[in-house]
Parts: sequence; C-alpha cells; structure tokens
Amino acid sequence: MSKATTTSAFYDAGPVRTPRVFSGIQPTGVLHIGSYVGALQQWVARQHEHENIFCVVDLHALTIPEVVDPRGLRAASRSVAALFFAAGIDPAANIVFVQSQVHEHAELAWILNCTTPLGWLQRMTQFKSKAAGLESVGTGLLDYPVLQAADILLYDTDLVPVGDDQRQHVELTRDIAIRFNNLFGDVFTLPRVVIPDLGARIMGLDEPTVKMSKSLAESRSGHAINLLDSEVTVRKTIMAAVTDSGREVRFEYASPGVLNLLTIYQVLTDLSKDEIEREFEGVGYGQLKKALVEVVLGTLSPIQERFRCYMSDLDELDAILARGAERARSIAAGTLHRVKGAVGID
Ligand code: ATP
Ligand code: LTN
Repeated sequence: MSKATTTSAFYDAGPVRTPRVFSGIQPTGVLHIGSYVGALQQWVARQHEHENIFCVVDLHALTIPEVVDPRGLRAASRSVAALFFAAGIDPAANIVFVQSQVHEHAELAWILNCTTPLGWLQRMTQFKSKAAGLESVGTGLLDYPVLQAADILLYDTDLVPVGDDQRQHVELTRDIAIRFNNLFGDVFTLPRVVIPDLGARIMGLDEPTVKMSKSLAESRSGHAINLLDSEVTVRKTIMAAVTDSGREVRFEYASPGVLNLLTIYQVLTDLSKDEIEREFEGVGYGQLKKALVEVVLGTLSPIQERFRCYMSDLDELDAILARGAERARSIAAGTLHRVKGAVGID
C-alpha cells in the first residue's frame, strides 16, 4: 500500500487553491478530551484558514448496534453537532452536517466497494480490534473504511485532520482513490492525513497503555474525561489517574501514565516542556494532577455553557445542520456525477 504523506504542520497543501478539509466524528457517545485534543481542537484552531467540512458520521455509528438505539442515535447526532459548535466551530464559516442527510455518501461507498479488494479491509487494525470477541460481525464493520473513503473523496478533500488511530483509514482512502483513478481516469483528489504533533493519542487515565476511547468510557468510570463531565467527576477522574511510584515530574523517562497527564497539560496550556518541568519542580504528581484539574475545568466550562445554549434551541440547531447538508450536497452531487460518468452509470 502507498503511504499517505503526513502533514503535522497543519496546512501546507500548496498554492493551487484553498485546501479543503474534511473530518468526521461518530455520534456514539459523549466526546472525550482525547477526541477534543486529537481532532476538534485542531479543527477549531485552523477553521478560518481553509474551506472546512465537518461531519457527524451517523451511518458509521450504525456499525456499533449495541451503542445506539434509534432515538438515542438521533439525539447523539444533535449532541455531537452541538459539541462541535460549543468547542468553537463557527457554523457560518464552515459546512457542518449529519452524514445520513447527504445520500451521496452511501451511494459512492457502494461504487467504491466494487473496486476495493477485500484483503485491504481485512487488514485494518480497527476492524480487527472491534471484531475481536464479537459473536457475529456485521458486514458494515468491515466496510466501515470504504464509507469513510467515500466521505473524504466526495469533497475533493486535500487534508484530513484526525487523531493517530485514524491514520490507517486515511492511508487506505488514498489507496482506494489511486486504484479507482488507475481504473477509470483522474477522478479523485488524493487526500493527506494531518496528525497533530502533540495529543494525537491520548491514553486512558485508568490504563495509560490503551487509547482513551468512547467505547471503553461507556463501561469504565475512571477511563476518560468527557467534555460534559461535572466538576466533581473531572476532579475524581484526574486525581485517580494511574501514575507510578516515583514523584519527579519530567517528560524524559516518564511512565506512560505521567506522560499522558503531562501531554494533556501541555496541549491545553500551550506551555513548553521546560516551563512545565520548572512549574512542578520538587512538588510531585499530586500538584500536577491538581493543576491539570484546573486547566481541564477551564477548558470544559465555556464549552459546556455554549453546549447548553445550542441544545436549548433544537429547531435552530436542526436548521443549521439542514443548511450544512444542503451545502454539502451541492459539492457531493458534482463529484458523484463525475464518478458515475467514469464508471458508465450516468
Ligand atoms: P470509539 O471508541 O467509539 O471508536 P473514539 O473514542 O475512538 O470512538 P471517535 O469519535 O471515533 O473516538 O474519534 C473522533 C476523532 O478523535 C478521530 O479523529 C480520532 O482519531 C480522534 N481521537 C479519538 N480518540 C483519541 C485519543 N484518545 N487521542 C487523540 N485523538 C483521538
Ligand atoms: N472513523 C473516524 C470517523 C470518520 C472520519 C471520516 C474521520 C468517518 N468518516 C472521514 C475523518 C474523515 C473515527 O474517528 N472513528
């Protein structure tokens, strides 16, 4: 498989046209601080520099039936969209929509299914880990990355800002696009993955060797800090975070638990490693945790306030998403037309 070029200095896609950014998050539960620093925060930071399309990927969420129920899914889609805006995504400057409202995604996924070798999907680490232990594996779980490729390719996307766990899916998207272009002509723009230098893989606070994830947070109370957690929960979760038996706060040689806390602290404060080490010189992990509680609360509290505001007017929220879907459709329809022409079904 080809390697997607990773861009960590966020937007240097070249002078030809304003780079287009596409990314998405599944409505499978409340977002945590990992998805915030790995994805959402970088979207917000660069939102006015580029043309951005941000999507609540509810069709992807259907691959995890135990997480969702019909009423729950509808509510979760709204709530994730409200969190995008609460985190600072400007609805006037960006296209934000719910995936199922633009049918072109499912249609393109089908066409791409027909050119994507099964072996490419069977090799995906996310598929292997999510399928492990399941009695019955839905076809959707295997096909998940093809739908993700359709999301990205429909918009002639240049850059896909995601956390480290999604790197493989964006590389696969490139491979799917290259294969399609080889078969049918130059139809798709090749996207590049954008992974933040810092915070691309926030680990579980209860188990710092596994990635913080929404699915694990469902069953483990000390695993994640959710963006909607109360002050009491945030304090309890951080103070109980796994560290080690040492006490010196240093980045070098830090155990995974301490490094994770330091990374969250660094990414939320924007301080340098030296500044952080000086701040905690001689005071031990307890002080680091207390300071982290304050920094996290300082980040979450304005987000929670704006979230409540968006959720208090669901008609307005739905109207923003409907406008987003309409704008998305106008781009997606053009690409799908091109694809259909290329394969001979126009
Ligand atoms: P699930 O457990 O349901 O698979 P998740 O916790 O992995 O969910 P997603 O909603 O799938 O989270 O991810 C949304 C975005 O956040 C993606 O770009 C993903 O790469 C990023 N992300 C998720 N978890 C982390 C993490 N622990 N650290 C950094 N980025 C993350
Ligand atoms: N698989 C991604 C969510 C996702 C996505 C996308 C991300 C679906 N479609 C397109 C970027 C671009 C995840 O975070 N689990």
